[in-house]
Amino acid sequence: MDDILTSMSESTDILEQAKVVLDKNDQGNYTIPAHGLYPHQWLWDSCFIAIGLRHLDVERAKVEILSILRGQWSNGMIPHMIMTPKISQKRYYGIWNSWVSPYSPDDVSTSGITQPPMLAEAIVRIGEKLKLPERRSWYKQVWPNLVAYHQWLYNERDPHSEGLVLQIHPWETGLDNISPWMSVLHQHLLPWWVRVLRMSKLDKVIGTLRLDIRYVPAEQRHSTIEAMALYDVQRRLRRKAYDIDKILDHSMFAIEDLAFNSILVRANEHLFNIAKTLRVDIPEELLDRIKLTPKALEELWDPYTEQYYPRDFVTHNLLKDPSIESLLPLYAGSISKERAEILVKSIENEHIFGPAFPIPSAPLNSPWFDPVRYWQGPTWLNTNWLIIDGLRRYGYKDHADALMESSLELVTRSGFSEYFNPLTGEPLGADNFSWTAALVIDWIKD
Ligand code: 2M8
Repeated sequence: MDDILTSMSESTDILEQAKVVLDKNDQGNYTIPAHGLYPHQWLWDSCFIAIGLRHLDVERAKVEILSILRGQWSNGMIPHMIMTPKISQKRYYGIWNSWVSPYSPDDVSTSGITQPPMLAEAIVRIGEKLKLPERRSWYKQVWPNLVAYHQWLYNERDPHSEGLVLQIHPWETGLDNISPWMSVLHQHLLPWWVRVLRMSKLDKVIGTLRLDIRYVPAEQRHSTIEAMALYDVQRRLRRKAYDIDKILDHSMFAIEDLAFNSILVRANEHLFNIAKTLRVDIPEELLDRIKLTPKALEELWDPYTEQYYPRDFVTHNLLKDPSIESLLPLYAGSISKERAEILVKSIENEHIFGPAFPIPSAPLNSPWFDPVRYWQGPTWLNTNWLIIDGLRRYGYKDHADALMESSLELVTRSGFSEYFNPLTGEPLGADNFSWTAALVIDWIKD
């Protein structure tokens, strides 16, 4: 009995603290990820934030989503960032100058790339909190934007109608320095000037000028070489005015990312459910494209290593670096029970994805694994949330509960950090991080 009472009062405390974090980061109609390091609005952050906010104030959660839509381009693209006015966009995110594209909105300044399509999930989660008539009117309000976004994803990012959409910058995955992408970068794609800086060891000097490491220790962020290379990719995209034909003509990155496409499979399923509730049809051309995706996802399975991987769009080679991405087909929900079981086994294995504070963004047996470096080892609560959701739908209730409990324990021990050391549970990255707070609220309230 005492145990139950202690854990109830602990939950109430965490809940109150989580609300304080979200309040601190609230800008009125959107929420920044964290003060200092992340002063703008990010697409998938706002989706996770809305999933938590819906338990506190469903109208505010709707506003969070509507504020994402103000950034939508006229071709349907939803940008990964909308800049907060008066805060220079130069601050470690480079200069996007979204106005170079004829499709960008006039009244807000945005980035020129997207992020994982979590929008449909957030819309449906908000819908769950509404009675049917209100749910219908909520869905009706956002339906045109959502359909336009999915149409854009297929039209622009699946030029050969393969069923998988491609990404042109690692930031589009939200898993910025994740190992399969960084392997490609280091093996073939470092721009000449970055190589020169590396050879002359000048990257160390330039590293001292980085603004992000004023907020977070350098060893917890991506390396300066990677940061410079990503900046270079961004500059090229801007030079081509974010025009996909020009970009693909001579692209650096064109990768059919596993995490992105897994999230897309689930988002498409939500699209069907929203259409059913609204009693409307999904446009036929879009429907034909959507149908290809679950099957195409299976092409990312490698029978030799028994894992899923991202794929190079041009060569069709799988990028065989295991990472947290390898588990996200669980969230997609379209893979067979047998394959789901293989993935679950790797979560159970303490030498792979099962350390003391799971789930690490790189498996422990990967040469990339570093327990403190950003998306190359630390545990993140948003990927845990996606995997927990998938585990539940595959019937792994105990695994899902255990992962939820260890995620909550991380926050009880270490606060609402951006990410955590999977071996020790120590806090890493920014403090008072919004999606950590929002997802904790979702777990406690749901
Ligand atoms: C991180 O990404 C930004 C660039 O978009 C960065 O590297 O500074 C990622 O963790 C991404 O997933 C997240 O949306 C963003 C804001 O929290 O930060």
